Amino acid sequence: MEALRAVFELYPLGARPKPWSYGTSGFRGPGETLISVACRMGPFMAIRCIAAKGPCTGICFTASHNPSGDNGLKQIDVTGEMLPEEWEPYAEAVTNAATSSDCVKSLQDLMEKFAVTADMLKSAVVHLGRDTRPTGIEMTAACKAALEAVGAQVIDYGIVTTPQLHVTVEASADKGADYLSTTVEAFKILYRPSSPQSIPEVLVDCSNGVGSLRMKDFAERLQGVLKLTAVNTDVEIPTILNEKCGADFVQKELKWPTGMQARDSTCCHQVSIDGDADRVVFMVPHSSSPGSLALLDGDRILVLFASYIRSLLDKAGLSLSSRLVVVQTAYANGGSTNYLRDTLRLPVTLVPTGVKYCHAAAKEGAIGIFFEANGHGTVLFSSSFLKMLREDPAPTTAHAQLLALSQLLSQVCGDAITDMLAVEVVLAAFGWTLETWLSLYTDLPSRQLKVTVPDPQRLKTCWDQTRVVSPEALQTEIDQAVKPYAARGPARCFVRPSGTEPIVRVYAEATTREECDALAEEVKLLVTKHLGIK
Ligand code: G16
Repeated sequence: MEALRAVFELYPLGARPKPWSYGTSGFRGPGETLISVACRMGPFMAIRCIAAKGPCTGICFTASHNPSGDNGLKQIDVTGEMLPEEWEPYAEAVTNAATSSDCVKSLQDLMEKFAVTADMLKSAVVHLGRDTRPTGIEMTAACKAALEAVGAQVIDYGIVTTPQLHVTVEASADKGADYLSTTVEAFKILYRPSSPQSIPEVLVDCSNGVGSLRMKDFAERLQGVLKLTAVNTDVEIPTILNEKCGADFVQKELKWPTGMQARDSTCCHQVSIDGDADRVVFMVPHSSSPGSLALLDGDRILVLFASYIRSLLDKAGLSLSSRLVVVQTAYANGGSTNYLRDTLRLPVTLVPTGVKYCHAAAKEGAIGIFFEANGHGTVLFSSSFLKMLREDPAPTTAHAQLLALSQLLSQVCGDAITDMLAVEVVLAAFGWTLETWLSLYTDLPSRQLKVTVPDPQRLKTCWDQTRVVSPEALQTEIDQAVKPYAARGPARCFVRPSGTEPIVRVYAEATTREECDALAEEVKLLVTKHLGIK
């Protein structure tokens, strides 16, 4: 462990405003402050690999939707899924250890707790990957140095999308198949356009991020099947990553990303993915507001996938409704939740923000569908359900389609590119335009705001994040603020600290856009009244 201590000395814990906290999907902050975190998490993931008896674990260095100066770590467990929640406090302890010696001690404590010896670490394998942010290079180097110091094996994939790295870890554990071939083959089985003329060009805003590289691979492999055209692909200029483009920008601002504008949606589908290609939203020209867009977000993708899966189950003669689990967070638009409940007759499980919560809840079903409104999501198929499909003595085409869908859609995390392809599959199968899809239900007007306060984490919420627990008086005042709006129709508002940015998020729904704006602004003032102004 002396070699490891020496490496930690090279990458000392830098200045940080407060102790590192694991957050919604892993450590995130200004890139240069995360070099020591990357270094420390290397051996940490080697220990996790041995403790969980896996062939490998992984770390993707990415800050996804955050500005280009930020970076982060998405830690991948032996199954290809996210690091289990019970390991998050261990990660925080290692990351926040004051000195190199304290950090070694913290790792040794963890090894003792899980009966991992220094010798065993030599058989650990950790997969590394990064997005296009320049600080990812130094983070990778620091992480590798620490892994080599404990004798673990490192496989560095260089620049990859987050979903791709998740799948490489999963593949080592399970599938043994390669990401591109598996997904492309599954798409080819599923995609059945009614005629060559009905095939749209799919124009994808890649956020100037890593997704643009993978999009080129998919475009090549799908030549003659589906025309994919990537825009916002400039990965050489780091500062323009997520800048006025990408899924987060489009969803929050409801504006066309740079390089896109209203186009005839019968021949061109416009899509936006985020900086590490794990979220996707579709856009269509607004019917009554020329030049602006209507959003087909994660809620609508969820509804589309739920409708498709229901139709496949019916065709396959399988009645599963009680084991079809649908998961949303508090950001889900009330219009989508009502449609799922009242039209599709599917009850919704509500979980806190974060793929880790959505994924865990979706795993409870034979089929679990989860999507956050921001476009993060996938459909999970349980192994017993897949086995039943494979072994059914009277298989139908729908059986084969369900199996192919489980190959196309990531079983370990949301994947913007394969989700996008699955949307094209469903639209073609139903013969729907983007407008038909949009017309399934009406969104309740909503507004999301960011509030910068000195310490966002002082704000504590209940488990599903719909109500403030502390400061208590803030919730009382939010309730008062919502009352007059609720008297005029459906209205709600909630606030929560972001786990990826140093801000509090405010979400409001009301009967008109103007009322949403007014309610969100009122509550924003209440947040600063109770938490202070930065
Ligand atoms: C991450 C998480 C998502 C979450 C989003 C925003 O996305 O994976 O589950 O919805 O952050 O979280 P918060 O509201 O706590 O900032 P990404 O795309 O940034 O990795």
